[in-house]
Amino acid sequence: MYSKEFLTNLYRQLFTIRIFESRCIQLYRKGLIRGYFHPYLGEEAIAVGVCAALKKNDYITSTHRGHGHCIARGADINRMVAELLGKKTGYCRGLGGSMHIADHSGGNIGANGIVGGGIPLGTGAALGISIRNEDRVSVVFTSDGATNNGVFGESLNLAAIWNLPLLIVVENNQYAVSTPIDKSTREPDIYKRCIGYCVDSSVVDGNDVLEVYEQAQKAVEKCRSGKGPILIEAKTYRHGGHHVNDPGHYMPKEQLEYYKSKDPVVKGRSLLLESGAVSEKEIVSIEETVKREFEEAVDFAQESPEMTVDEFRAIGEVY
Ligand SMILES: Cc1ncc(C[n+]2csc(CCOP(=O)(O)OP(=O)(O)O)c2C)c(N)n1
Ligand SMILES: [Mg+2]
Repeated sequence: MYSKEFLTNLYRQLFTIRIFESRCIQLYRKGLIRGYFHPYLGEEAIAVGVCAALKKNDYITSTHRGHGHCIARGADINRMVAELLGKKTGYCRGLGGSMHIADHSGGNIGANGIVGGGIPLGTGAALGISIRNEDRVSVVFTSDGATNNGVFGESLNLAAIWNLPLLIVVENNQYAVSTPIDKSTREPDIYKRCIGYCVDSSVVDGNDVLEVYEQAQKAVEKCRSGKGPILIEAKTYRHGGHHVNDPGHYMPKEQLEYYKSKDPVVKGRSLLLESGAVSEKEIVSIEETVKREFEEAVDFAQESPEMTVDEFRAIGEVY
């Protein structure tokens, strides 16, 4: 049985990511957010379930669809919104934007605009842990399309021969931009590739936060006891196009409707209610708080300055 606090925290995070993404899409449409923005809508339970299994000093690397990972790893919402709005108070002083948020204080080595780019970085972090003999794990969040990059196999192989404390979480949302997975690989079950590397792997319903948590918990324990690396494939689906400006017309309507009916945030809410630990009224109060905190973050970001040209030049001189 899970504690009230644990279940409430899971739901608060699921709902925070949902509000963050849907409200940021509105801000994007108003022209307040520029550049690319890949929403994590529909995939929330993966980041939340996995990060719930981690300790404060564990590492994660994230992807181009990375807001959910940052939030689940405890990032400050004010600084995240400020980053998206290009403000000096953001995680990268407003210079990185959506795809480059890193939060070293929370063990988040960083999101990555390079598909697959986080895989060798997280593997390197796991090598560092191993060399220093630390009690830590490194978690790489990655995606189905990224696993067709050579670096996926190279990293998995090195992690295997060196028994690294590495957990690779493949968020298989079944598309790479508009290419469905059956057009990019013969084997749509990505976890099966691990057989060739003698790496333990499993597959999980990415819509069920508790299922994800339980699998991640086991995997992380194995990594801590020297039985890494491990790979978990989470089956999931985007609740829309690849990025904010992609209407996703190529996604079959019935498929989208099917996955929306398995909405991970709605599911998380039901799990919390069914546990009997929290009343409907308490859940509504959590939701109201999350929404209010998001609006306060927008105010904080809007009131924050952008970097001046001189400050920007000064950074250039340092490097
Ligand atoms: C190395 C590299 N190649 C191509 C791109 C362009 N690109 C951005 S996202 C994307 C698709 C990624 O699909 P997937 O790995 O399944 O992640 P998802 O967007 O589905 O989360 C591509 C090809 C890139 N950013 N980096
Ligand atoms: Mg994908």
